[in-house]
Amino acid sequence: MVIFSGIQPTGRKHLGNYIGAILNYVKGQDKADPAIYCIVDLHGTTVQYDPEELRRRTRETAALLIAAGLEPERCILFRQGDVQEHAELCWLLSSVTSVGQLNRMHQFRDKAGAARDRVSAGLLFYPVLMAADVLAYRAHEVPVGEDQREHIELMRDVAEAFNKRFGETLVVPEGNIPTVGARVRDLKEPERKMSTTGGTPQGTVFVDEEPESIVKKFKKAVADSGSEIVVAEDKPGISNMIEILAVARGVTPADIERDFAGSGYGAFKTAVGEEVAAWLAPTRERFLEIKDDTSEIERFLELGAEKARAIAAPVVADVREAMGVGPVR
Ligand code: AQP
Repeated sequence: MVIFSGIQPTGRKHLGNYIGAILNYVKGQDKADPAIYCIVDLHGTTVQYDPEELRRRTRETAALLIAAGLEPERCILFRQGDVQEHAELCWLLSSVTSVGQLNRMHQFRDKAGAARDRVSAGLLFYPVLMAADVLAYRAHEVPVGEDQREHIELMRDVAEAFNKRFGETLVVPEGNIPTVGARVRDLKEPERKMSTTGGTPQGTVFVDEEPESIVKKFKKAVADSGSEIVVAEDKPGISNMIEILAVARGVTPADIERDFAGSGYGAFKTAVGEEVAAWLAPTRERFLEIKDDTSEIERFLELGAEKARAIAAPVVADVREAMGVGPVR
């Protein structure tokens, strides 16, 4: 089975990225052949950005993934822009994607807002490039958080439309969305997801954040009305913290409810903060150790790009051939 997933290099990675996606990347190394992960710098150019910062953040995102447990012998980790097949396949797949489909994507609508006519065309094309990322490897499974469900549906539609029009060429992938922690919420505004661009500073916990600061943020988290520590529709803040602690402890939310039955909100929030800080500490420490080792990180990424190209190039050649692009092979 082939696993593929991509992660943006824009901004510091947060607890939502870690629980919703990165933990599953690490686990994927044990079950996939191969597990392929990509830092999507081309996606990072679809919004306003600084070129030097994009380059630095790309390396830092790689360092964070390595610190979290990705190993060069057990996975393929590379930078999207290093493998040109992604951009080419994106263009080829645009022929089986309609403007209407792209205009309906919630992420595009949220990010473009009222400026829809002024945002980059790249933002509209974001899901087509994401489809190309995955389909170029004939991946079967895509580990992502809940917010990517719609993009997974679109890439499935694109693969199906391509196969129908040009003959069986692409694998139709499945999303792998975690049952607990698929949508980690902002600690201050738990009706929203924790987010790089849309979150509150005090409600967003970063993977490389100092432990004392993490504890402080959990202590100040919004805790809903009432006093019971249970998962409930009308308790988005407490439910969120129950899920986070369940993932950190490797137990179920019901176990957490049982363990904290009768505790007050204050004690619960402090316990979650302290446990999450301790849980993230080894990744943070390793990240700080390796993040400035540019040559080592670049070596890891170069090796990954070489392996990725070897898989993607023949797939894109098949797509070109099926579409009548270029000479007959
Ligand atoms: N709050 C979340 N809970 C669970 N999973 C999440 N993911 C993102 N937010 C949550 C998952 O993380 C992976 C990487 O996401 P990305 O490449 O989109 O990176 P990002 O831009 O840093 O993530 P954000 O926060 O989602 O950015 P905004 O909100 O600014 O667009 C994906 O698998 C995603 O599902």
